[in-house]
Amino acid sequence: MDMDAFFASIEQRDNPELRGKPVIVGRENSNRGIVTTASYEARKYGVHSAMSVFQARKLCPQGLFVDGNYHKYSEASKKIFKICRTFTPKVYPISIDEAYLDITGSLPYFKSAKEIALQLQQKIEKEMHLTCSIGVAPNKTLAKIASEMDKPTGLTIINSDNLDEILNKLPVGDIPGIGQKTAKKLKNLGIFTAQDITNKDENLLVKHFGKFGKHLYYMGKGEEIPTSTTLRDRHNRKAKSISNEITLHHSSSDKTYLQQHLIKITNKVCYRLRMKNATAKKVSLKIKFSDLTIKTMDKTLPEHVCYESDVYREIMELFNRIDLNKFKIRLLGIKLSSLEFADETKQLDLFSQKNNKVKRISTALDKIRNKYGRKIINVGKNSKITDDN
Ligand code: TTP
Ligand code: MG
Repeated sequence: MDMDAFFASIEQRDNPELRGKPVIVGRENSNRGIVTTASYEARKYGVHSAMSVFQARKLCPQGLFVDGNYHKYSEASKKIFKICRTFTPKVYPISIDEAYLDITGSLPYFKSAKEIALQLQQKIEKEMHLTCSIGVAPNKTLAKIASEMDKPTGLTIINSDNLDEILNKLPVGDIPGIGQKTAKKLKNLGIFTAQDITNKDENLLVKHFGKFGKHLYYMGKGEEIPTSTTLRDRHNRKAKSISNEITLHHSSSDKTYLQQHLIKITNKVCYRLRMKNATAKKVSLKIKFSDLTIKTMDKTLPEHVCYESDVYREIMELFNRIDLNKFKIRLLGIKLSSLEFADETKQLDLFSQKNNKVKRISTALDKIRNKYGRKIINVGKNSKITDDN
C-alpha cells in the first residue's frame, strides 16, 4: 500500500484552493529548496521529488508551491497504518506513506485478497480523505511492483496468470532495489527487462554485481531469495509470546472495574494470537499495585487455547488469588506464551479443531473486527458460551 502523492494530497485535502492544481511541496535543504513531492497535476510538467525548487519553478511556473508540514504528515501516516492494522496485525511500514501488509491470516475472513485491498482503499479514503495505490501479490517485491503499476488510485493484482506478461515488459529500472547505476550496468549487459535477467546465468550476475547479483536473479523472476534474511524473514520470525497491559486511570480495588479491564485485554491478546494462527499453552497475569510492587502469576494449561472464554477463565482463576481488601491495583497485564503456530498452509486447521459454537462465534467476531477494527466488538465478561449450549 502506497499513498498517492502523499504530502501534496494532504495539502490539497486541507486547502480546497489547491485541489486539481499543480501543487509542489518544498523543503529547505542546506539553503536550497528541494521538492519533496508534487501533485499528479504538477508531475505532467516533469516536476518530481528531489528536484530543486528552482528547477521546478522553471518547469512549472504556474505551480502552487507549499512549505511542508511534517508533523501533519507524520500524524496522517500513523492513522493510515492504524487503518491497515484493522485488516491484519502484520503491517510493516517501510516509509512514511508505504507499508507491506501480510494478509495470509486474514484471507479466511474475506471474499478474496482483492476484496481486502478494495476495502482498505475505501476505508483510507473515507476516514482520511486521501487515496492510495495497492499491489496484491505473493511476495513483497511483486507487491511493490504492482502497487506502482497503476498509480494513482491503482489496484493491481499479480498472480500466475499475468506474471510472465508483466515481467516480460517490466523495465529493469522499475524493479524495487535497482537504482539508476545498476540499471545502466544491466543495460550494458543487454538486460533491459526483468525477463532478460532470467535469460542470464546466475553466476554471471554474481560476477558483475557480487552478492546483489543473486538478488537480481530472483528479482527477475519476481521471486525473493529463498534463504535470504530479508525483511520478510525478520518480520516472519515467530513471536515467543503475546502480551498486553493497561495502566489504570486510578488505582482500584473494585472487582467489576478490574474485571472489565481484564476482559478487554483478554480480547486483545486472543485476537492477536488467532491472527498469528497460533495457540497458547501458558497464561500469565501481571499486576502492579499502588505501591508499585509487581506480582506475576502464571498457569500452564493442559491444552493449547486461543479463545477468550478459555483464557479469561484461567486469568480469573489467577486474579481471584489476590485479596482486593488489602491491595489497590494500578496496572493489569496478560501474557500468552508457549505458543504453537499452525502451518501457514494449513491455517484453517487451527479453527477447525473445534467445530463448535465457540469457534463459530469467535470466527464471526474476528470477521467483524477485521472489517471494522479490532475494538468494534468484544466477547463480554458474562458470556457463558460453552460447547454444550
Ligand atoms: P513517495 O511514496 O515516493 O511519493 P508520493 O507518495 O509523493 O507519490 P506516489 O504517488 O508516486 O507514491 O514518497 C512519499 C512521501 O515522502 C512524499 O509525498 C514526500 C516524501 N518524499 C521526500 O520527502 N523526498 C523524496 O525524495 C521522496 C521520494 C519522497
Ligand atoms: Mg507514495
